Amino acid sequence: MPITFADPVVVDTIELRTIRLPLIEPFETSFGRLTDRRTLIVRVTGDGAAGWGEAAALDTPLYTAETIETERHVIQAFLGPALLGRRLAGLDDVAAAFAPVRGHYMAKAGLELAVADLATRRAGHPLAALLGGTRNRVEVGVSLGLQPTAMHLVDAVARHVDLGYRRIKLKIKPGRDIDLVTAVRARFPDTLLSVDANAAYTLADADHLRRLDDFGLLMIEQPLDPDDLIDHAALQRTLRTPLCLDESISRLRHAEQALALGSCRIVNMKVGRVGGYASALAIHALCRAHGVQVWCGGMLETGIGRAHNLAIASLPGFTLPGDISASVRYYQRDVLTTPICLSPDGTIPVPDGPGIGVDVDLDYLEARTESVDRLVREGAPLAHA
Ligand code: OSB
Ligand code: MG
Repeated sequence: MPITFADPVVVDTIELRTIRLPLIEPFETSFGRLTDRRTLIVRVTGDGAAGWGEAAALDTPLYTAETIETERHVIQAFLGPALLGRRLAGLDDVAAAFAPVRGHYMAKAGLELAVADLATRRAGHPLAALLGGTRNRVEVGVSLGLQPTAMHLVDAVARHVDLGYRRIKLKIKPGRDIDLVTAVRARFPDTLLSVDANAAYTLADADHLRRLDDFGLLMIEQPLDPDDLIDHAALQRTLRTPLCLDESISRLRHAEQALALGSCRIVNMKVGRVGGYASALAIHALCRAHGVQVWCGGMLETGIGRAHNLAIASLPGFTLPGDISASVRYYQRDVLTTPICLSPDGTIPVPDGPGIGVDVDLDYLEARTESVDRLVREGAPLAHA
């Protein structure tokens, strides 16, 4: 179903801000170790309103091909000029403006999210309502990075179970898998547990991965290369545990092919990875029609990106706890005036104010800023520049 704004909007300015936030603790995955999150914050203005977005790429092209620098380049050279001054009646008009540009889903999403926030702030209603959200709080889990030892990991799991998180996801990689899951399962026999390999295995590891069937895992996320939909289907046929795809799905076509092939039984949805809300809604509808469970992934976003994740996670097809954790899971201080908090029952409320419903702490954002680029529509009212 196309999503139409209360009133059409025209974007006059785009601000691209690279910021750096230190992580409370390093986050290690099969592709590397992060100690700081650098990220690209997008702010758009037009029609007397402003909207915030966050582009999801990391510094390095190790998770997907995009980086913060490619996002900046593609927005400045292609997406920004295609968007500025265009009359946007709804999300599909944004998607249409970006459609000629291949790939660069994270760059597209960063900008589309900001437009969606602007349009709904201007109309005075929550973005979640525009998207068709049906719940006012969402169940959440936590994604725990690789730890120095299995004992450290068990301690980290214990701390997060005590905080109320409803599902624990463990990062694994070859050589750091069965031992970790064995240790955590021994201590937490009933906890909803999943693992995420970030594409670190190949089909030659199928026999080894089958050992994970013994632990009652909710899912195994992205064991193989993002392009290996056929291999994922072959692996899924030999496993009882559901496979979940993350990196493999950047657009509707990928989801259609994965479902047709049987490459997964669960989809990790990141609005930032799939090019924005229009694409996320289409994938969500496809998965619902096929009885495939969807849950909301994360990219260690600041509160801006996480508020967007809360909006999409309020949709009815999101049936499993998301990787949407409290601000303090990631950052000593978030870029919001009020951080995102976990309720003791393992849920986070979906903000009910206009747009994404959170306020950005402008002074702190400025303090964490490394660079700013601005794009202005020709003939835009000066007050908006
Ligand atoms: O694979 O889901 C992933 C973080 C950065 C890049 C990729 C992934 C992750 C996470 C953390 O697992 C999710 C979060 O808490 O934001
Ligand atoms: Mg993942």
